[in-house]
Amino acid sequence: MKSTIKKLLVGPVVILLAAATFAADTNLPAIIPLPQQMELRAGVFRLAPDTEIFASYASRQTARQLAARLRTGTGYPLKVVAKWGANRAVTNAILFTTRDASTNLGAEGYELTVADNSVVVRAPTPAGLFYGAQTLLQLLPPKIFSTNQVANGDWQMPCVHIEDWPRFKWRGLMLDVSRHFFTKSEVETILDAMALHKLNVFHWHLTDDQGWRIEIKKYLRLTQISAWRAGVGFGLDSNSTTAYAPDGRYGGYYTTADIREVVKYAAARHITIVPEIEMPGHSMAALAAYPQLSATSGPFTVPLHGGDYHGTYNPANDETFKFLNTVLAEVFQLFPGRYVHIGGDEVPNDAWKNNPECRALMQREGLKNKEELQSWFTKRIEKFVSENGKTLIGWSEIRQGGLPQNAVLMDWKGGAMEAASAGHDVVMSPTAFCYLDFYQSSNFLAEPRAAIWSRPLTLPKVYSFDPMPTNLPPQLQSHILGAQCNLWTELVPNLKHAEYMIFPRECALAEVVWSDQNSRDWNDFQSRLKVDEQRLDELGVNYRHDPARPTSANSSTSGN
Ligand code: TNX
Repeated sequence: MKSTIKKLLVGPVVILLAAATFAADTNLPAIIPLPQQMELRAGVFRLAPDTEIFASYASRQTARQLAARLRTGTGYPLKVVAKWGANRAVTNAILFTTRDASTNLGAEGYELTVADNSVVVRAPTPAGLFYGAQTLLQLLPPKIFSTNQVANGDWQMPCVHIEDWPRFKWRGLMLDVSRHFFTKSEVETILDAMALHKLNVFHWHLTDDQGWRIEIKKYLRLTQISAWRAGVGFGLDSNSTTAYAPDGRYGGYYTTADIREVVKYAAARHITIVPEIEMPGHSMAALAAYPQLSATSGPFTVPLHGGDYHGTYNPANDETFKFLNTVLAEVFQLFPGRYVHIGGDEVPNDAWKNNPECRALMQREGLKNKEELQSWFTKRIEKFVSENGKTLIGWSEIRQGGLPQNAVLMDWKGGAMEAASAGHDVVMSPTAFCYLDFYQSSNFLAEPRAAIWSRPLTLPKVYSFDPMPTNLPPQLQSHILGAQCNLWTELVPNLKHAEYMIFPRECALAEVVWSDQNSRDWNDFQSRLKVDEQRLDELGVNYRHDPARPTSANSSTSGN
């Protein structure tokens, strides 16, 4: 932050240093993720009841969203105006425009100028305008995020000039809705918080051993049977969750109408949804409904726990491909984004080895081991995905035995270097920096029960992450699309608990994927986070507050 700012600043040096030091003062910008370039200027812009918001065609949606948000907290009527007279001066107004926007800002960049009588957001694309609006909101006092009208608010923002764009184009968060089912509106709450920090990919882990969560019209047993299990399981208190059917079964699913609504909700926030349909492993829920597709023989119930229950499809059965292609075809219809995640992780060792049909297939195709058989399977699925104009993405394991030509790798346990070197795109999500199901501190007793198969993932650890693998030659670096954090929910039975695990680590990840690597400054981030916690308070989002970190905000631990 400091280096960029010093370069830009000629005049008000004193104010600038104050900004760097006292970012926690709500009158000074405490923006997360930190913008690429920010110059603080003298003076403030004050919102008034008659402030107008002008939007050209491309910016209408963003302007309306901003107006709605501003009206809630301020109670001001704030008109959105579609035409601005050619000779009319821009005063007491917020202007959104694509006109004269520098294309150097890229597909998601923006320029934001706050003067004492006007605010101008300029960007070449609607996404850029949207991100400009997010920064604008963060220039205002955190109370602007209040869900009620605030009495006697003083809605001023400091005069600034910001030019900003993301470092990476994939800035993601994964939510596992299989181990715990989150309702449509709970998912939308998460999407709102992602938008606040300019994240743009929501990876929706829709199927796993413990539950299938997406309605497929051609296979209704997936929602009649696979969406439900006998209880919450995982040793959790059955009172800690609300996801029960009237008959006492645990689970739930999204109808196709629900999915369409969430996709639209995300798109309005410039978030693309990447659906994940797990195959060939982690598929016990589906196999509970369609056991004829399994490589192993039972038991065929939706399991209450993890461990040895990984259901695995039989790649030697043509019905498997008929089923999966039909499911995927419906998924393609529901999700307009380019990427479709097919899982591919943790295929159990003996599922295929002990199956005579699989052994015969391996012999026929000259496949030496389980990895090559999985690669054969993934390639067949990838062909179908490509033919439908989509791009397949899968976890680290899809690389073993050979990555299909057009596939993208999601690195959770290695493979990024090799995949990028072979010309594949890669999304970074290594456990050491990105696993939100891990403890947030080594004081396990003070924390809700969390995954224990790795070291804790502390906030400074997330903040220290550089998604670009060291030693990746410069000419291959564009293959690293970005990074994401993942919340697996075996031990997360409700939304408040999920929020506690996600925030504030998501804030650190947002800065990792958006801001310049050289701008990383832990102390400065902490002081901005203090303000950001107040925003989360206003939005009603739960988060973990580190007792060692000073704050003025309240935070609670999970209700678990
Ligand atoms: C591994 S990460 C898994 C998940 C579990 C997680 C628990 C990955 C691709 N697979 O199925 O939920 O560990 O930490």
